[in-house]
Amino acid sequence: MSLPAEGDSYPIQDLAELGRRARDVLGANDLGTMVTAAPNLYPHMWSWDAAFVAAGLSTMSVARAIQELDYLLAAQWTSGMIPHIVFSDVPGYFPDVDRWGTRGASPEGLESSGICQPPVHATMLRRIVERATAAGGEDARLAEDFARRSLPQWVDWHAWLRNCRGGDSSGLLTIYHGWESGMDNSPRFDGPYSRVKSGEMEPFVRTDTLKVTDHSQRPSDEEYRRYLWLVQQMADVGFDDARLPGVMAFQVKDVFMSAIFAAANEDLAVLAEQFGLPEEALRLRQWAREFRDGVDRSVDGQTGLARDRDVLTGEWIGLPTMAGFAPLISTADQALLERQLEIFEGPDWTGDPRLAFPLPASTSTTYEGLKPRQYWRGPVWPVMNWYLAHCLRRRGDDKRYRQLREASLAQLMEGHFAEYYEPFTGEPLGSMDQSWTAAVALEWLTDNPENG
Ligand code: 9WN
Repeated sequence: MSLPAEGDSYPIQDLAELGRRARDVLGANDLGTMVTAAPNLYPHMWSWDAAFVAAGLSTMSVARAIQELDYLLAAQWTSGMIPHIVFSDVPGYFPDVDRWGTRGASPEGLESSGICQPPVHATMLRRIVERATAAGGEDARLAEDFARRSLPQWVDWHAWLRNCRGGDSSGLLTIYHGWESGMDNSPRFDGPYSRVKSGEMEPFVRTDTLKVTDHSQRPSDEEYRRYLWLVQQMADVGFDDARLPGVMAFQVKDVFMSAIFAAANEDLAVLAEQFGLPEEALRLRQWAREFRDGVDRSVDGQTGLARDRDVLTGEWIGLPTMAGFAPLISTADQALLERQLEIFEGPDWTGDPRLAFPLPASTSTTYEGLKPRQYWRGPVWPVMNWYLAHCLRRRGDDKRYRQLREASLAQLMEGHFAEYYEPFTGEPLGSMDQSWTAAVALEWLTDNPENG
């Protein structure tokens, strides 16, 4: 296995050291106001990263975890949207707030991007509340107060998603940029992106390829041109939700994000019931059903995988990517669940004997378009392993949770807390010391089902 030249490239000896090092990573990435997503490549707060990071922080300090979520919520737009980036004042990331054209869009003097990311927040908040309640005392009081106080803002966020991105009774949320999926350059989006023809644009210089110097690990320049073109299209209409459907060259029903939303609605409903908002809880459960059904309906009977849909052509997108397992997150259909698990554990996924660890890659390892080193086109993402395992455990599937935990911890012992890993060699790729990787390491470590 070849390790990157920079950084502390030595393997971790035991679980106690893994925990120490994970805490060090979060500590080193902590600017005081926010834990940046990664030290060099991503010097700002990302929306879904912040939710996982907050859960990781809560294993050390519930107060610090709450502060993280509070900071994210402070940047919420008046529409209810939670932006995908809240900018720190550390320079060096492109596109910055000026390129986004979003100055002043967030309240309280915060600066943000103009799109969203998958809504894992309520799921992670529920987890933090459960952890803090179990600990009792001051932790419980802090987490419960925060949940009670912040509930209306999370409900607004879900209402924005439901109404502005999923109000068409499809039970699927629309995204207007691959960045909104969090799986930026997944092959899922190749078809829709191939139809994005960029026009006149300010020239730009990428910063990501200055930091990840092996460019084969990042999206291509052509992909970036399209990413920037979509930003410009949104900026041209002032990020007006009502105008986006009329102008955007990229419009996709994102099945994975929809499943995350279905699950998060359930989690938020539980919190709403617990903290005195029974009517909101009913509404949230209704949305959970709507999106759970939308995800189930997207499943291709032949492949057994869930599909995205290109809104502009009406075509289903049925590629073998991790998004195909959206029902593992949200379905209530037992037969579908069993079929998905069979595929998940079969030779195209975690049962591929060539894998370094039996963990799901971002695209099937037998897919002809697999790029095992390139970002969302093949590598294994630790944060996704934890999230899927968490969803399975919520169903009572402790056995699979344990298996994924064991494989994930074995993978992380190489010591870099990488953003993603090569599936066959276990080589750490992308950013090192990635915050959400450290956060899920702490989650795995503090939650050992062997200990009851
Ligand atoms: C664009 C921060 C983010 C993650 C995304 C991941 C990557 C950004 C980038 O990094 O995206 O949003 O610049 O490549 O794809 O999931 O939230 O870790």
